[in-house]
Amino acid sequence: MPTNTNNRSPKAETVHSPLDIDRIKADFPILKEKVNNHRLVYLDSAATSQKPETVINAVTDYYRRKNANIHRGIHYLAEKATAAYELTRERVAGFIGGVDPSEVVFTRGTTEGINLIAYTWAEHNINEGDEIVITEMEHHANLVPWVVLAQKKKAALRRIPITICGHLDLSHIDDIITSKTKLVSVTHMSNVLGTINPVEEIARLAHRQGAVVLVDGAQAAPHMTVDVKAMDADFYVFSSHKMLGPTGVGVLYGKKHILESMPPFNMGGEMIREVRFDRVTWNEVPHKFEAGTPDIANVVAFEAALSYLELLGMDRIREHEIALTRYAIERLSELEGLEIQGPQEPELRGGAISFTDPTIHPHDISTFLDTRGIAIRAGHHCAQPLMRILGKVATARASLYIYNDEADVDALIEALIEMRRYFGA
Ligand code: C6P
Repeated sequence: MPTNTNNRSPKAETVHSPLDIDRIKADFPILKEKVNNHRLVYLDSAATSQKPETVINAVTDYYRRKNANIHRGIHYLAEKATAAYELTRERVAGFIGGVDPSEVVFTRGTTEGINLIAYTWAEHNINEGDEIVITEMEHHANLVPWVVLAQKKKAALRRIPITICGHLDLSHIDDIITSKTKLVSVTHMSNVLGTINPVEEIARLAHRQGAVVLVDGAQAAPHMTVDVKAMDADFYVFSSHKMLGPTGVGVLYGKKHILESMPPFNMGGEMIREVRFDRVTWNEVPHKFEAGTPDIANVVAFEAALSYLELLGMDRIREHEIALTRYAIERLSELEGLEIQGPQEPELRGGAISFTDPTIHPHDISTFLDTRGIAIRAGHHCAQPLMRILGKVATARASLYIYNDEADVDALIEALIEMRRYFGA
């Protein structure tokens, strides 16, 4: 696939030509694998996505032709590796709405991005009596750091509740986000319910009270156009591995003046300006937050993932997923008693669809589907408080992406019908 050198996605159009899923499938070598003598039907992209040939090749190409440490050497390879690494930063800056590349910090993933903010910004800005606002649908990555920090600082952790339909209930938001609020940290898209949250509105309400806004984009960035400036997020975090890119790479976007005000997270090489035995000064952002040798090869290969997504177009990807989510919800609803979590309207949600069977445990569902070559996730999805609110110990979750089509959904439904016969349900 050719490389798109534009820094920004093409402007959204109202009508797009549909994605050619057969062609897309052909780009993903793993989809040719047989699992338990069946064609692999991969419905676990919310956990991690599969990788197209171009991304796999980009990793090996890096080691074959560019490998050197970055920002250190002044030889040919060092400069080549540095340029490739910094190109990804520029591409990320374009991908999230055309921000300044110095506002893009590479991390190991969403989890590390949130921890970085907790250990630096929050450690210095949240004090006794302050309040941190999250939602009831947070992944543990955007929950555990705040539970621990709130206890340490004697701050209060407040939460925006969810409605029975799986939306955020903003009816009492003025009582939740108040002048005591220092941080509002919300997921853009729930990994369990699929809900897309009104992060622009939440950011506006938070800023009115002087609070800082962190958006967990782990599930949104792979599936829809993200414009961090339009939503006015102070921080936006996501992971490469959920959006066709390699594991071990994440992005922390932060407004420059906030990043500049923060102390560093890890200390060591490259994040310093000058070191003496009694005094150290920090490098400029984003390098202040990238101590040590980063995951260069995988950051470089992440550029190929962004190219692939941008070539398809994030708006077309979203349209494909709305149509496929609609189809999946309709077909799952044919199975009597099957309970689907989250909003039923595909326009208001993503393609991570959690469901439960009245008599068959989610782990048994997943195990049975696996015998038919179908990969889904079962469990609490790292969202135990949400599971308690839903009254479930676990759910089964099928999650859709660009390489899924109606045939994959049909395979899921047929296997679920077969499973019910097998269990005598
Ligand atoms: N959710 C899932 O199966 P990392 O692991 O750091 O790349 O991403 C963490 C994370 C943060 N926020 C949300 C909303 C997420 O969905 C995830 C990862 C995966 O749902 C693995 S637990």
